[in-house]
Amino acid sequence: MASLPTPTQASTEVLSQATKSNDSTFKILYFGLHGLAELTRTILAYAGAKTEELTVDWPNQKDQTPFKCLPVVYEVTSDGTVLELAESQAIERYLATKFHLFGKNEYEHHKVEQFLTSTDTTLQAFSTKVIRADADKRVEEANKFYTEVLPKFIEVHEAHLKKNGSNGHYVGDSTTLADIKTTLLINRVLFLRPKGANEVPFSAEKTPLLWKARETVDSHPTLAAWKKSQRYQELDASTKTMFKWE
Ligand SMILES: N[C@@H](CCC(=O)N[C@@H](CS)C(=O)NCC(=O)O)C(=O)O
Repeated sequence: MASLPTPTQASTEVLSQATKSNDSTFKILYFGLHGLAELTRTILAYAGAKTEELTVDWPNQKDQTPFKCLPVVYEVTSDGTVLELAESQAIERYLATKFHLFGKNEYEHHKVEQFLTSTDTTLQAFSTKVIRADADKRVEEANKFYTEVLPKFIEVHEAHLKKNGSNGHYVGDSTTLADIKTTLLINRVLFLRPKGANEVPFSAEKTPLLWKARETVDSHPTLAAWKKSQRYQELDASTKTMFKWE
């Protein structure tokens, strides 16, 4: 059985101190697809953090994970302390805090949360209605999503990006988790467009500010390198296979 790192047992004060480590390795336990680990992997790539993929041996590991599901991430600090992180959105928020992707103050943090939650609602709709649709309903569901769900998202989000100065960011003048999550949404919708479906309504012409935010995130050097990697291509392929997409 592939063994998992043993989380360090210590007081919250000691563990809290360990979260300040800036030379950690992040060991990711997740299945071989993008799924619920995509944003976590993206944040780690963006931050240029040291990462490792742990071997999944699911039935034998399930009982060792905090919620009996994946992803789980183990942060191993330079002094060997192991912090166990579970639940995808909690992991993403922990990493965003650690890598300064939550704005510059409490109010900006709240603004980032607003955009994250809004984008998540749209992402969930895409996942339940399109990705998980029966194969013979997929084109119809995708077209409905493009005309009934995305226009509202686009209108509201373009307006917020404009209000922030059309600088490619939702909040302030630097990248936050909100920019990264929206980039993930746009890329996922473009990537998982069923054959025969209408054109996806995201483009440089139709959604210039969302497109600018996406380009700003995707052109970040360490993230761009991750997206070109062989592992990333494998995750693309297995994501499509998993949902019998092609
Ligand atoms: N709320 C959890 C849901 C995690 C979840 O459903 N994980 C699935 C994979 S995407 C899983 O572990 N499935 C295997 C199982 O339940 O045995 C999260 O966001 O992390």
